[in-house]
Amino acid sequence: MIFRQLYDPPSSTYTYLLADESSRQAILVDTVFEQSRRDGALVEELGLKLLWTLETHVHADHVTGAWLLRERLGSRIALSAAAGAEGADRLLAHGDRVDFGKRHVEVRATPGHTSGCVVYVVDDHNAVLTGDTLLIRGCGRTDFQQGSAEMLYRSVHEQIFSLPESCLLYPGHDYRGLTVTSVDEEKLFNPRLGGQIPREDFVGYMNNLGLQHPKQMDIAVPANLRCGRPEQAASITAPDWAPLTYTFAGIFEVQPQWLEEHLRSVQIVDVRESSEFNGALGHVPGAMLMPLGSLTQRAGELAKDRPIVTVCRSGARSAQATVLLGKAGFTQVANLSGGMLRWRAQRLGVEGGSD
Ligand SMILES: N[C@@H](CCC(=O)N[C@@H](CS)C(=O)NCC(=O)O)C(=O)O
Ligand SMILES: [Fe+2]
Repeated sequence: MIFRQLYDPPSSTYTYLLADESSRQAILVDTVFEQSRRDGALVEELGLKLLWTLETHVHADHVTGAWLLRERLGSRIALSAAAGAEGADRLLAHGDRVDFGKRHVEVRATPGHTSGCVVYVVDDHNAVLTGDTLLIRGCGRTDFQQGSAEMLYRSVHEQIFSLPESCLLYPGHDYRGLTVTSVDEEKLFNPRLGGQIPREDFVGYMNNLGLQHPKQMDIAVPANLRCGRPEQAASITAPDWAPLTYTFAGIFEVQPQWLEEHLRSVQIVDVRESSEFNGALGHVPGAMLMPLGSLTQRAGELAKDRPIVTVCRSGARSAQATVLLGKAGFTQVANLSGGMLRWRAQRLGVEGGSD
């Protein structure tokens, strides 16, 4: 099984990628709208086919990336029927299975944090994605979205604490940066639900949390009830000045062939040293030399309204150059994938250099 835990810092949300190694079929659980590009890049770089995005519940603190990933990657959307959302491709019920290749997750209804919460148990019962039903040494609040402390107590004891003690629990959030726990650990040490804590004490605890509502709640809940479809879909278009690819490392790239066909419509910035620029590999016709060390100082020489492609020997220094130019306020910047080495390997035209 391929398993990745991904993090969204602003909302402290964990997104999980699970995939079957042989068929490469994958699912993503609890995506975040703003991280869709990152998640899509990882799916592509690992050579996976994203079948489903799943939700553990209708989130109150961030907007799901489900709709956007369906638009971009053709994945389908599944969540609990009890969540009450519109626009899903499949509505899940307790006991359902979601298959990806030879693997699957099992759906368990765990109302409490919200009335539509579910957890996803991995087929071998070695791990469960608990959403906000159980957090590390905590649990989801129960004061909105038809939450109920009584129901949450029952859900945790019946659906999660009944799993093998060694079963790993992966939460939907952690506000301290902790990543994983286990059934055993939470039974012993969860201060709200562990040990012999009776239901009445838990309910008293939950009714006195005194938390402020999540900052994004008024935006997130209505958007998540549409599976993350924006009201104005046009506002989320990707940069369209070139067929850009976005890497998991967070860099936009263009392919050499595209650059050769568009030499005149972009500013080409070569960030190598001048000895390299004038050396054996040569340089892309029309490229300007701005070594990486002086790029920030000299960025004012570049036009803001024309796209920039950065170039170096292998594509590494020029990737960093895109970051520096982004910080300097340039919005249309991409790295030449593979640098001069790939450019030469594809026998594209150069200025200077030797054969
Ligand atoms: N400060 C956060 C609060 C997030 C929040 O309330 N999270 C919910 C999950 S959606 C929760 O149950 N938190 C439990 C806790 O903070 O103990 C925000 O504004 O987003
Ligand atoms: Fe939540």
